[in-house]
Amino acid sequence: PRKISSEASKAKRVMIIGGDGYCGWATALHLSNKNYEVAIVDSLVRRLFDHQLGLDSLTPISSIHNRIRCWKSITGKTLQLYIGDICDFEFLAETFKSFEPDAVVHFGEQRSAPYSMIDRSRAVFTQHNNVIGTLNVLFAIKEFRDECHLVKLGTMGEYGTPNIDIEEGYITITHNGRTDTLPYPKQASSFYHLSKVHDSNNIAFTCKAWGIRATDLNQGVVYGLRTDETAMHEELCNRFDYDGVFGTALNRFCVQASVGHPLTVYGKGGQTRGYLDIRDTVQCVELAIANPAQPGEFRVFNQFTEQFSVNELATLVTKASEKLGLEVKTISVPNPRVEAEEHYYNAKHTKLIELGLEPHLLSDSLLDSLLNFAIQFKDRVDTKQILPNVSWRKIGVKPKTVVA
Ligand code: NAD
Ligand code: USQ
Repeated sequence: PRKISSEASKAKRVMIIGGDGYCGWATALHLSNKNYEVAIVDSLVRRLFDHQLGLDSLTPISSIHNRIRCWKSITGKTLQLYIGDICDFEFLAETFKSFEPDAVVHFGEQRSAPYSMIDRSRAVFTQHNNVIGTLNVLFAIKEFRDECHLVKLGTMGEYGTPNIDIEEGYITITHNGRTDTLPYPKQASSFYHLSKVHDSNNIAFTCKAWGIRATDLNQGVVYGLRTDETAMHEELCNRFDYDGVFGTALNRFCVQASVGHPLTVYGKGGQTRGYLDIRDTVQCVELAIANPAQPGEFRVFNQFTEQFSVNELATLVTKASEKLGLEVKTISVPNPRVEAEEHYYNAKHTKLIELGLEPHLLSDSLLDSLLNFAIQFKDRVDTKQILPNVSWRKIGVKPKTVVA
């Protein structure tokens, strides 16, 4: 396997769009630590969603300015910062002209499926923000930096849950005696997940039409808090969402266990997804940058390390909690989503391993440390934010105030 090496990496200047978020902040620090020149581009809209919905990260997080100052004082390394919305092309063009990236890692989207299903205005916001933002990035690359490699965060949810094995981006089909390799069918099941499908189509087209080089990272659900770099100082601490809108399955279960809230399995709990540790998110992005796609190539990697059903996650968290003396129950919450609750799931994920990914598989010690973080910060948990309150079926055109 090709490993990360300084010779393999031609890209030196990396722009991280969404670099103030959960995956983006960890990745920005990781790449800076590996001596890439890093610029963060972020509108800080995620901090605004939290204010608007009355949510907060489990962990206290510093302002982006203090985060960057702290990193500089500890390591001597500079992170450049551009605050603005990538849907504003004038702003994005300036960042490209001033920073001249060799690679752009694009995390900067509205990433919550429940948020996109609150009401019409949030559905439209999500698709506009994500699709137009990505389209602007493609135009900026074409206009100002045509050799630049786009590393785009997609999602495993683009594929849905088909009753056949999921391939990495493409499937070879024989139909009426003729054979072709075609994009793998997409069956997303929220306006958020659909925005990623639309992005993938736009990226694939511009690779063909303009010769853009791109890697679509179809990432599974991310869990965990610490990476080597964010653990260096409390001001570098990452965000950790546990609420019903932005919190994701395993992270939520650990917080629920720490405050004695029953684990919230939606419906039958057979929903199976790919999962990965945030330490592997940063490793995967580094590998993608160090081994760029060719001009005109639209490369797709499935970025996860293990599959679990939500019932399996609940069992793992219950066992780990018992070892810490916590008593944990699981309840079945009526499923607020429209999704298969019992289904076949077998998704390929070999391409990043071939590039040298060394996975951190979900272990007792990781669960133990996540539960201990949750216990450490449990006074910050607002238990009213735990149960889901966004329904896929009840979405309407009326602007909705989400109050727990
Ligand atoms: P996040 O909400 O923590 O971070 C996203 C960041 O992007 C925020 O800081 C936000 O302010 C910024 N942003 C959003 N729209 C922007 C715009 N128009 N202009 C500039 N900045 C903008 O999300 P995350 O969990 O870090 O996810 C990052 C990416 O990874 C997303 O694209 C998401 O779809 C994908 N992903 C996340 C997970 C997960 O489990 N967290 C799993 C698979 C894929
Ligand atoms: N679920 C529960 N109980 C909970 C929370 C979730 O049973 O308390 C179930 C959901 O119904 C779903 C599964 O767990 O079947 C995953 O839900 P999630 O909220 O953890 O993740 P999801 O909505 O799919 O979105 C997250 C990220 C998104 C990313 C996606 C990757 O927010 O940005 O794209 O994971 S994937 O799931 O592979 O599409």
